[in-house]
Amino acid sequence: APLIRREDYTAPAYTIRQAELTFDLDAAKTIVASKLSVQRDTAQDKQPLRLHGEDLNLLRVLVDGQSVAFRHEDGLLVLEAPEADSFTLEIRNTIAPEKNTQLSGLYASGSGLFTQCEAEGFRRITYFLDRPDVMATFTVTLRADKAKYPVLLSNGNLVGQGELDGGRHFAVWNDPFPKPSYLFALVAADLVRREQRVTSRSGQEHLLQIYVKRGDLEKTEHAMNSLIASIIWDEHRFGLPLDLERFMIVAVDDFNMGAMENKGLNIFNTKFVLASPATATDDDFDGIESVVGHEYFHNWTGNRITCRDWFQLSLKEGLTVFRDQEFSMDMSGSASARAVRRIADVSSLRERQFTEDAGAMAHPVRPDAYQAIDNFYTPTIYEKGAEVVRMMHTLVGRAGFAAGMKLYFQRHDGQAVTCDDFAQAIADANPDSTLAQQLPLFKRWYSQAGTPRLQARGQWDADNATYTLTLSQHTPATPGQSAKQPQLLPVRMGLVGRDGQPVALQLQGEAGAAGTERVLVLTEAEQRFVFTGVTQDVVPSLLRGFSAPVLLDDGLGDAELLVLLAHDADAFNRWEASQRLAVHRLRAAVQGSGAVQLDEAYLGALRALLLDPVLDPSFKARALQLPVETYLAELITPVDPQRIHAACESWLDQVAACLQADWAATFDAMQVREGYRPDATQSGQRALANLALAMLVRHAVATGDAVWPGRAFQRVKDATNMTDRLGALEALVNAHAPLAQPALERFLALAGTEALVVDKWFQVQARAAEKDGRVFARVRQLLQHPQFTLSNPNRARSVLSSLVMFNPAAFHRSDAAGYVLWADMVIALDAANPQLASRIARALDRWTALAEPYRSAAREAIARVAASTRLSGDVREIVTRALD
Ligand code: BAL
Ligand code: ZN
Repeated sequence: APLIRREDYTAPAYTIRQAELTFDLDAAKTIVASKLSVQRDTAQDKQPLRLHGEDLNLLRVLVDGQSVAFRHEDGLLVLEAPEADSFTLEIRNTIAPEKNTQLSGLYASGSGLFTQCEAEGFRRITYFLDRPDVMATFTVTLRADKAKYPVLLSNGNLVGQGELDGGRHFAVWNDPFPKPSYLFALVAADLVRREQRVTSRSGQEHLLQIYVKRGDLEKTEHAMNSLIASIIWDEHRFGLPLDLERFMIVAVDDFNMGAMENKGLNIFNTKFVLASPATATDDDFDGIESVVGHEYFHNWTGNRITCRDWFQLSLKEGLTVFRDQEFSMDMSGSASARAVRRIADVSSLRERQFTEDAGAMAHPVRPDAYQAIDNFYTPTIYEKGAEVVRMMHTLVGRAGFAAGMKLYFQRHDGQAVTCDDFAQAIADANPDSTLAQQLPLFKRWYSQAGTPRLQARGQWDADNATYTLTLSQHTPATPGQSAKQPQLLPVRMGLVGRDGQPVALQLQGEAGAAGTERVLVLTEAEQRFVFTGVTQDVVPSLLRGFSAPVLLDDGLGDAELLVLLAHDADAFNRWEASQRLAVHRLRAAVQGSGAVQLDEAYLGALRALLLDPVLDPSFKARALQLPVETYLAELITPVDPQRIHAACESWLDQVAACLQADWAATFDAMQVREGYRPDATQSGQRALANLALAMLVRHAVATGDAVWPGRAFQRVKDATNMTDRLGALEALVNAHAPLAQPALERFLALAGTEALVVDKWFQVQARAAEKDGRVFARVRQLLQHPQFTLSNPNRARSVLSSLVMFNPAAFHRSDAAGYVLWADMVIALDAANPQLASRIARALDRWTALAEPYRSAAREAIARVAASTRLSGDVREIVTRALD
């Protein structure tokens, strides 16, 4: 596939104002008739009309009712420019939804028909100007067999429906908002719905509907509540009301992504809609709230204002992730619960985005080139993009950011715009801000790839009572970008006395009252900040709340980190101290004897944390867990996944053994006695109870004790909610307890036909802590299991992504069997579903960082995939970049 470059962007030569589409729906053969009002851009030279189309069977093309000559060229349908500057184009084509295994365009899932058009799926439905800067109003007529497809949905408002001959019926939908084709959707299926009418502040009535398969209705309450909360939140926080009479969510079993924000007709992976206490964990409930919010928030940030081209994807995704993160934080209540949310978001950023930024696919938040746009729905575009928006928020403040958003909508509502337009609006609304004054510098966050390294060194001068903090930065080279320039880094910070007390922050030469927290802005390669009136030695607490997405080296040793762990006013940095204390020990083990040696001071600090009467259980659970092994691999190079895993296991063994009595007391104290609620308080208690149980079972298995494994097994059988049941199962499976197998059998029996619960059953096993190759062997068996299939993305991911993305010790084997399996699976999946295959293919992005023998074996596996002649453009791009 050719490389598409951002700098080659040109405005469309033609635009489509209105689209009237008629579908005669049938899984084997659907007829699509489209009638398009097309207008030529008369400011440009006359050019042929080039329409996108893929896997279509063309029957007819008419211009103003007359048949015209056309040709196919590079996957485009080309028509010589008609005489008139505006004309009606009529096209008739057929498609075969049941053969569409890519799940892009119109496809069959179960007995229904569904669409996914972002980014370039619409061209797999009919010929069109399938680019986001072409926006049309759509009127859509759906005709289908009534018994098979009783529900017929598309975007906008239902303006007509009725019966047809032969047991068929029809529905007509009109969407008054001009939209790009990627936001088009249709659904034809046998579904039931939950609905609710709500009145917004302005007095307008709205109909909210959630459509699911029969039997799933009682699992939609949480999604509906989340939708209503999202509507209220966006109006309250950003003054953005629901602009639709009808807002629909449809759940589908087979879906490549999490969900899709089609105007008025969101289509969701069932995973992000369906939840009951018996089938979904607390994390699942949170995930639903956040994804329902995310897709809803897109209605303004994405749909009302969309992207000019796909290089601007982060314009809508980074901003909307920022918005959904803020929503989840606002919904979680206490300051401590907010901090735990931030910890979760940052952990995910480090695990997924930092690794991406260090690997073969590193790209800027606004990429310069791509081959397959589907490969750029990445943690960089989403999560790092959200951090860029968050830094703007930090620089202009909450009110300033709200003013910037207001200006953004005043300027650009109804348009397709760029990341520059967004940053300009935020800056222009805050002319006195550092952001406005340093906008070109700030925008390097959009153009430079790679995670900046921030180094900090402090020096206390007792005689002058000053503390000098020297901050410096550099960003390592990434593919295609060797020389990096300094970036603008907002560093939220405080100074903590050795006694744990916060210290007033007065910068030299600065007048006015001093607080105990402030934001320093680093704009150069190196800068010094001198604080006055510092009469004691202090510990710097930098990057509070993770105020910039960088890797920090502050040179702090154990003694200082223990001060921060015990006293930092910033909960995020307390957690960070816990992680770094662990990393110090793991690194020493990996580079030394292999096993950690945990000292009394450290164990005492962990015990104090566990037993602290004030700290939230959810915070404790986070602070007492190790960073995931994929993130550790970024910190301990060259990467030896087996040694990292062994070090983690020995840390767990010792913490389980040394704190055994405390874990037991904690487990009992954390039992929730009231009815199930997926709120921050209860889920924090369950998280800490599950961590305690995992420690207790681990230690019991090591010592041959049967009590705790027995209790865990009992809990798998009797738990009244999925969080407890799954936590107990994980405790047994990860400890390789003899009761793990009967527990797995019981769990699967209880799962019945609940696909999302069966996914968990696969996932627990494929993500289990590796021991003597047993987990890898189990994964091989799971691939042969009668309930396993590659054709359902959730099921495929529950085994394959679990292994290759989330279980480094099971995947990276000295005998290379993991890589052989990876290559086989990428090739097999690619033939049916390139988007899914390409995600799995990303697992070896970081192969050059691996130690031998992994490195050579990984390269060989990538080369084998690359040598395959029938690869999709998606996978081809990934493996080519990996080998470059
Ligand atoms: N736009 C693709 C799915 C999402 O980010 O919401
Ligand atoms: Zn999104």
